[in-house]
Amino acid sequence: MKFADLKSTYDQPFFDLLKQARTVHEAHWPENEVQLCTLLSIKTGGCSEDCSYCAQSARYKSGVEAERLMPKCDILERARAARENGSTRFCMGAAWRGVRGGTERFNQVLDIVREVSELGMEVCTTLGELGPDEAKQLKEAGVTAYNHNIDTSPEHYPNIVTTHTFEDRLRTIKNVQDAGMSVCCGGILGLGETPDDRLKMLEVISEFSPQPESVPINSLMPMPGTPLEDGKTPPTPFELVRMIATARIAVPQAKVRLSAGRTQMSDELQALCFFAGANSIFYGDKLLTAKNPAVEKDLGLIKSLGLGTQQPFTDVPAPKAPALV
Ligand code: SAM
Ligand code: DTB
Ligand code: SF4
Repeated sequence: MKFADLKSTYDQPFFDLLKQARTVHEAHWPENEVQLCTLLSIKTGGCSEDCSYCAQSARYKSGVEAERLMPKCDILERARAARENGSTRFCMGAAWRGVRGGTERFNQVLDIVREVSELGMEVCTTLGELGPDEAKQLKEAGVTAYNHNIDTSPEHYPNIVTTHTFEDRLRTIKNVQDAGMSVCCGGILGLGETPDDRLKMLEVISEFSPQPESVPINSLMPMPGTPLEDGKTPPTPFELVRMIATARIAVPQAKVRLSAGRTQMSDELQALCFFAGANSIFYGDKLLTAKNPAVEKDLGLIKSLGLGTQQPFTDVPAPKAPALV
């Protein structure tokens, strides 16, 4: 969808926007269903990049220490627990600029993916930049979706990151598409962008061909020690709902994921976001390094709204029986 159409959609009276988004939502999605996704940081901190929102950049004194890649057995334990808790997607994140084929760490990741993919959940990874070969190998190992956010508009991106470019991000997304993985691509509200920057970001995302399979909408979690620690342009509740609704209209077939920042949102605001078209959340007490609402709190919210959670997939190989103890 082009910027001008996004703008007129976004700017219409609030209830008209909600009505339009709800109609699109009902045409494409089960009405009362939320997908639970579990996020795990498999390699935390020490990143070479300078993304000014990120606590995992080695350049900032955020208090997040650089760690090694988590052992496979620990990751598998977390993945099984995620499935037990009702997650249908398991997303593994690494604080890397990117990965290169043939390296020990990439081979380790492929090995991890092969085993996680036997558990019957969607397998998402977010490892930074990928070339065509790396993308193919991840796909073959069992990755179903790759998360690579463009984060903000092309114009604002250089104010936020200088160690890689917006075009670098687009190139990786193309490689992911060519390898046959689904693309998960969204951004962050609150990086000092203008309202137009937010819609320019959505223009790029909705003009991908094919459109992304999921669109995470994050609200900046200001991380101490980062250049954006004070937060710059936090979205107002209505701006957030308008953005979710506009994303729902612009990318009708995508899961719209209400992502980082939910700890600061009221139940009422989250309910409005679900009404406006959000149909997925990150579930579990922690995101990558930052807090997320407690599991019990989220289950309570979902129940009180009469929503249900996406049920486990039946068209994927049955998971291996757990070892008897
Ligand atoms: N290194 C990989 C990359 O940059 O693609 C993967 C991990 S990176 C932490 C994944 C995404 O998390 C970022 O693109 C950004 O959208 C989101 N993110 C990171 N820090 C955040 C923060 N403080 N608040 C909100 N979202 C954040
Ligand atoms: C996405 O869009 N948000 C998630 C996931 N994709 C990788 C990450 C949010 C990170 C929030 C900050 C932190 O935990 O450090
Ligand atoms: Fe590194 Fe990703 Fe954080 Fe940027 S967002 S500093 S690439 S972990």
